Amino acid sequence: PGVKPGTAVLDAAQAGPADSGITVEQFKQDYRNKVERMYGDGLERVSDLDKYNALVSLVRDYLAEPWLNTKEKYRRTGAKQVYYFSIEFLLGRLLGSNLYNLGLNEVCQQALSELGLDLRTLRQVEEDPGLGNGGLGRLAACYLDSMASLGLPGHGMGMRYRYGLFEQRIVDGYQREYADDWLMDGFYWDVRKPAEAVEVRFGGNVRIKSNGKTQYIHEGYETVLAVPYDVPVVGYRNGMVNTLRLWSAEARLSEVVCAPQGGSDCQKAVEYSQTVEELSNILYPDDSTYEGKALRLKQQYFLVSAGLQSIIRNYRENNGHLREFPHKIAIHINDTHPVLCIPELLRILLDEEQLTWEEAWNITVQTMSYTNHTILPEALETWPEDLFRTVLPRLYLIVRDINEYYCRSLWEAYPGDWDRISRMAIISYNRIHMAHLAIVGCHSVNGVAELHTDILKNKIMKEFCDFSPAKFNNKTNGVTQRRWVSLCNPALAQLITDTIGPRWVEHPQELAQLERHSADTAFQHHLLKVKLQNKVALAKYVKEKHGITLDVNSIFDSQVKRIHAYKRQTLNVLHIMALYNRLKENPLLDIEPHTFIFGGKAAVNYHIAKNTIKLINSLADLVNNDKSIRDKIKVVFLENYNVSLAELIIPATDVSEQIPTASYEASGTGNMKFMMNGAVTIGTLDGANIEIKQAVGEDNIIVFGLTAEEVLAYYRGGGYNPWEVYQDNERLRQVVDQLINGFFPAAGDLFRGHFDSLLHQGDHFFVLKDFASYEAAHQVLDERYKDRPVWLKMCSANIAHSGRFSSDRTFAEYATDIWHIRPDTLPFSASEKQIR
Ligand code: OX2
Repeated sequence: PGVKPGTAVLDAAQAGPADSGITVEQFKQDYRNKVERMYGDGLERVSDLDKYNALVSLVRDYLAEPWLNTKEKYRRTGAKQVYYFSIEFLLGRLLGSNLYNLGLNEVCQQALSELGLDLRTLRQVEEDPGLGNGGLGRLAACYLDSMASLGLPGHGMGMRYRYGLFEQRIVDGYQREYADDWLMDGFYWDVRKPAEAVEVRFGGNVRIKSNGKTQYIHEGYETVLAVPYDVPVVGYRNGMVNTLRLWSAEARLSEVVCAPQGGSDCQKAVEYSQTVEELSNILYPDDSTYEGKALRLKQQYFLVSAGLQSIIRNYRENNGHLREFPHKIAIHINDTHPVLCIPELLRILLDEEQLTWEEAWNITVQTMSYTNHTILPEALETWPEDLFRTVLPRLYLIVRDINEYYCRSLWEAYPGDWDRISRMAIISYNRIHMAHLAIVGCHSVNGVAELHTDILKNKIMKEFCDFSPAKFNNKTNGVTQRRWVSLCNPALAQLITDTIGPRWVEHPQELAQLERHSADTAFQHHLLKVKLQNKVALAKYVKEKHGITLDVNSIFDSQVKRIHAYKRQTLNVLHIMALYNRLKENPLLDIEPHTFIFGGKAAVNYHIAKNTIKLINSLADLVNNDKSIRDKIKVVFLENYNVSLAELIIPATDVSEQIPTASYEASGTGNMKFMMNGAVTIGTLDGANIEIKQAVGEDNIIVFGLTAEEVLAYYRGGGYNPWEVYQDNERLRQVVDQLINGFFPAAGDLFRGHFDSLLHQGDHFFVLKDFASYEAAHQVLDERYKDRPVWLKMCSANIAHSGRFSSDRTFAEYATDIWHIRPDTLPFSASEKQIR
């Protein structure tokens, strides 16, 4: 608590194509009025929080008209709508991005400054919305930005969690978790829509009535009220405002009978409301393991059922029969969490619309598409059949029917091959396999990077791919350059615009034009200045928050992401330990000064990951306080890594650590953000790193380590022998021993778990195996850095070739290949690209 990551403010010269039409004078007037009307007090007397809230409220006023116009246009043109269902949307702060996309940033900055206020300070008041964990949720947020900015009629469907993932504090080197009460001061961006609330039903039983036609009557269920909160999603200077609809669980207490005796029974009603609201209270705090808890299943159904009901209600108001549904609506399922969309849409079509199974099934499959984000076995969702039947009795019957039809078709294709059929079935050994349901019920299944999709097609989902190859396709992830360059690194954005003009903000592939300037001394000089300025800003934050002084002339080397064994923060640590040992042996060792930056949360119950945080902090204590190495290296662990902190770290970073065990990181998206900001990647050939290498060329990235093929081959052969590697490499042996030999004076046996997993448990993630090549890669990196013009050319090449990793590119691909929305059918023509 206390110091929050700051925010950068854009320069006026970054004005893009369309103008908001609002003058500084008008803005000032509107803002004063807003403060007075909201607080009955003058601007001079209200708090920063009040000022921030009033500013949000004013921006919302400004975007009301385009929001309304966008909805009107969708209605009028009947454009096909995409709904992106995701259990997480990691939005980050919205004030800056909304002002920027509305084209109001400069006006607002100027107006506030004339009123004696600072936009940067007010932007810092905003809490990061606690609606996601990591990569999967942040990707969904990038896609919202791209959908609106590309003029695609695409909306988000998500959960409005009362509490986010915990707030991380570091106490004595350990992670401590505190409630992330992000809604405490209210969230002024969303609009509660109680009139559009729907009911979601849980439990009870299904009575089958048969008089000519079979009817399924769901009885004895419990009802939860789903109330939508709509968040505007502003497109970049194109007059478009899409909607992110977040659902909150509420109890309608007025419907709960308090007994005539009153008293304790009304108390019960309140208790009941608390159990209902529990549904949207918590965000499950891990994105890489699966928690088979009933509450999670309920949450998933809650999101899906509420979302689909509202889509269908809206559809009916504007369209005819549901037979046309797939021509007007596309539903995208972000990983398996919203897969219940499939049986839920079937339920509505069968039970409420009375369509035949065949009709309902065809509509469902044509409407749904699914993205897989991980092959980690521990993340693949399966539900016990009994639990599923109890919580969702009607959906259970539907899933059973889907399974039966599907297994029949498998039988026709593979008669007698029971083993294969049971491996591919949706229900087997009393469990429901959500990924299988997704593959069967969707017309498209995609992975998130080429290697990941290959692994899906040839390994994890091979049998499904053999059965229906046409479904499988790749969509390599992307991130929005608007948040991840323009907003978080305005100085770089300015330099790019000065060099190649402003079109790159909307056409990121034009960044390639920078290539021509990459060896240019003036350009390089500016690039260096920008990086230094960003390092100074980060160093200031680190000093205020952690009391550590950073050398802004050192290499800033960052690994910021969730703490996970497969992401191998431990490999990074062992390398730093080895470097430290070398410096201790030879204090005159000629190395570039380094600042190693870490950040990331460990899941609450993931003990070894939590110990990794302690390990990093122990190393930081040792290294930062050892005068003998003369500040050649520093190590910092930045507390509570989140979107806002990323916006501060990424622009200041020289070296981007992307070092997972090959085959494990489906794509990665941090790698893309760092690249766009001119950091050079040191990485394994995994996920999107491979495509980054293709884009920048092998001279502009440093790769090391086993390939995915090699890793998988070792697994097939039963692993490898870490002892051999340990025996053969003295420097490695030293650092591994130091985990347990008192090198960390206060640690005792704390890191024995790490030691054992490396040496005695087969080193599942090949940390020791990749160590030597990682160390060599770092040496290459140092060499390159020493020759500054060469280094800056590498940085420029990374920026120049990052256009391919824009979520604009990814989303255009989803739109054409999966949702079949042709750009020429989009409701906004180029001439309409202005706010008013
Ligand atoms: C993550 C993946 O681990 C990461 O590699 C990928 O870049 C990101 O999703 C976006 O596609 N939860 N988080 C992920 O997968 C799951 C499941």
